[in-house]
Amino acid sequence: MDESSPAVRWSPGLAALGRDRAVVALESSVLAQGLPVPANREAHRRMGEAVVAYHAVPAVLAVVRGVPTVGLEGDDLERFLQRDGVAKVSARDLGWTCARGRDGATTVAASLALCAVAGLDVFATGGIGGVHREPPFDESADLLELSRTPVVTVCAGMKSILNLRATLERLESYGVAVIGFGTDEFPGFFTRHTGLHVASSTDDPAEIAQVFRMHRALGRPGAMLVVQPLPAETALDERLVEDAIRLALAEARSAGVTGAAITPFLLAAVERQTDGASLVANLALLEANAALAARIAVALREGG
Ligand code: PSU
Ligand code: MN
Repeated sequence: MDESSPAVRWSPGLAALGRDRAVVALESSVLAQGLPVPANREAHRRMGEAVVAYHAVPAVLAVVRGVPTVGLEGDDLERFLQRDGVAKVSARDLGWTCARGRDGATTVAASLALCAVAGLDVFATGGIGGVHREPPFDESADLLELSRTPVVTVCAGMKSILNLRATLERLESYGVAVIGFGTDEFPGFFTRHTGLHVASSTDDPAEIAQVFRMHRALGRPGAMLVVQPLPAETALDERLVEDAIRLALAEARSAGVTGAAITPFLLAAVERQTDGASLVANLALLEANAALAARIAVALREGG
């Protein structure tokens, strides 16, 4: 961590704690746009508790009234959970949101950018953005930021609202290292299996920490994406998910949804189509990812 950077503000509690403990960065767009109220509050609580349970410190990243912040808390957090005028902020939007003094919830892309200025090494999220099925030219900025930010990023794969094969190929082209945690398959977010092979896999957080040290020593510019399948008891049926996504895509098409609104729209539609089962899965995987990120962060700190 680098508390000296003038570009970010550390919340007071975190600045004190983070000196002696491993810190896990968490994104805020999943709270302000990705999940409905009040499940977003539960997600925030469960992720935080999971990080603490593994002896690390959680730090939600966000732009708070124009100030890039490490450790969203108190009244500020409340505004984000109630989505009171909080914009979805990707990497490109950071400067604008800051200059305008606005509240902004950071996507994976923007969170990675803040990790870089704050000197944070480990970040947990639900699922990364990627290449969309429709329109196929819609590619999340998450991919490009992953290619140029050396941060361990823990996720449950990418939501099957995306084109998984195209996204995985893009990750490869961009040189993003992908490690399966307890799996040699790229997980499908709501489902554990996709049939897409991952070349590197381990079930040891210390080994991930060691690989990351090599990765950095070699000057690799990009992220190390650690993927773990969601907890088995909350995994959804593949058929059900696929049907829900097809319907969601059709809804998005007829509603004419475009740009940054597509991802939140599809997530909400899938939740309706699955009678909320996708929400249960989403919360469980966010918690599991936060826990794994904490284990990796602690291992990284221990190994120096
Ligand atoms: N995956 C989720 N929930 C989310 C997102 C992804 O399960 O809320 C968010 C993340 O913040 C991710 C963003 O970075 O969606 C990608 O949006 P886009 O496709 O517009 O780049
Ligand atoms: Mn997009």
